[in-house]
Amino acid sequence: MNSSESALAGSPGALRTNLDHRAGGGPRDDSLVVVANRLPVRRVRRKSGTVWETSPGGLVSALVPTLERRRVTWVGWAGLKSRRTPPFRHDGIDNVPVPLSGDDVEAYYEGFSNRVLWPLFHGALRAPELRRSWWEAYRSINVRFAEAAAAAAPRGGAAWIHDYHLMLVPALLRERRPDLRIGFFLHIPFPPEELFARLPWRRELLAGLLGADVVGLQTRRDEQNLRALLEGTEGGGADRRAPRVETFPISVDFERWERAARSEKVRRRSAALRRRLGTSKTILLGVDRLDYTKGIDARLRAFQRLLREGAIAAEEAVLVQAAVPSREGVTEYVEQRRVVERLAGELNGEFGEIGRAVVHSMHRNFGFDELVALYLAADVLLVTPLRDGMNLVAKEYVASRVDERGVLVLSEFAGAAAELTDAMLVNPFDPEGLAARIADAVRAPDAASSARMRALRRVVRERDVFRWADTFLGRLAAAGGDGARRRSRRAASAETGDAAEG
Ligand code: ADQ
Repeated sequence: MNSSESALAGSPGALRTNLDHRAGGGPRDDSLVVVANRLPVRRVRRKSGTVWETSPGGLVSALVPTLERRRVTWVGWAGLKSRRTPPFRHDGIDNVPVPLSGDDVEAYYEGFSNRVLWPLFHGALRAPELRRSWWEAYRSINVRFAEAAAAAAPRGGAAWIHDYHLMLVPALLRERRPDLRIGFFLHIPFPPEELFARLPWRRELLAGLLGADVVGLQTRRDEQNLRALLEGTEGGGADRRAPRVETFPISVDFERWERAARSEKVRRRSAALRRRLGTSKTILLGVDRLDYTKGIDARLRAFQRLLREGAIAAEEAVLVQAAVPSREGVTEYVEQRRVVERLAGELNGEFGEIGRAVVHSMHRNFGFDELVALYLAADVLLVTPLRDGMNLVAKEYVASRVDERGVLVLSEFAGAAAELTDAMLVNPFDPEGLAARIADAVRAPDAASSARMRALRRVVRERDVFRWADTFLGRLAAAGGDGARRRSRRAASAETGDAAEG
């Protein structure tokens, strides 16, 4: 650790204060420990040197109202390989970095998390590579996270563990700290039993989740898949502790998107974008993390089909695809990037003119204002994943459309489709059907799309991300740590009253 780093890492005193009040004893349950693969900050270079900056969007913004009410400690990886970073406070959060070496990242993150769990949980869109050594790494890194969380959590507090990288942490943390209330939220789909069964470590993974008091999922389908497993033999005997399993669809900070969309700056930017792309044109937009689950290639092929068939003329429409590269250490992602680049190149080669592209494909991260301006400029948003836990892009688009215009084309295989039933729903596995629906979206009459958009906005406004966090944390507060809350599976099922059990 060099000196500039420790200075930049903020004051380690911040954490000490937190630990002090733990040592000071007395039950405190207004504190929260968030455990996630990544800390909510990233290291950025500024003229003044390297500093921590809060990562945009995501979980952090969901927890903003919580931050005002309680002390939040966040346990996660800082994104720096092989560097020990002392705990530091930033933007009201006590950050506790979990160190990961290059080998750890390769085996636990790129390997087990992203080449086993990710593809399998997304319907085995790519064959998971079941390597023993990756599993070993996953287990030992989960222990490392659980130990860090156990050391950071005040007595009687609550811990909220996030996502597929950390499925063993609930039980590991419970062993170490039975006084805590423990919640787990899965951001990606939970697969049906026959897929989950492919994992040689399925029992261990399930036992990991069983350490939680509350397990949250994105949709009812995910909830039912998990329940089916818990009720089957893999779930263990009735004497096992039973978490409360429930659906909490994640969302966006509706007002933040809406506010930005109303601002003069964004409106000007959006109008400028439209002018550059051609005011008379229909603008289609895709915004995604560059991932093979997102169906970016399916939508480019559908657009290609429409142009080839003449259903859409090259002069009348333009597709903007903003895909931010991710997980570039994983082969399937490098491959997917090539596929997207090739298709975009083919489309422009076939239908573009000098100074007039039919596809603008960009691989970079757009700033917040830039993104809102794009959403506002887009007549049609194409969200076509083959499988997606929720898909926040769809909800961001809806929140940004203060003008109540624009058509949302949404895959039935995105969790968001369960709530956004007024979107134009599509099946991305059906090339002709997908193309036909995109053509419908391009031709949709204004009045009909406005009515749909109004209905969509009502849903997202009401079910925003604060409601998501509040509901989850409310359930967690009502659940509770220790043995007193160990219920039989039957009692837990009766309480949640799910139809799947009837
Ligand atoms: P992701 O798979 O990353 O999240 P998504 O929900 O769409 O998918 O969130 C992506 C986020 O990245 C959005 O906030 C979007 O604005 C942003 N983004 C994407 N491309 C961008 C670009 N080019 N420039 C700037 N920003 C960009 C996982 C699950 C989802 C689930 C979320 C939250 O896979 O299903 O909805 O977690 O639980």
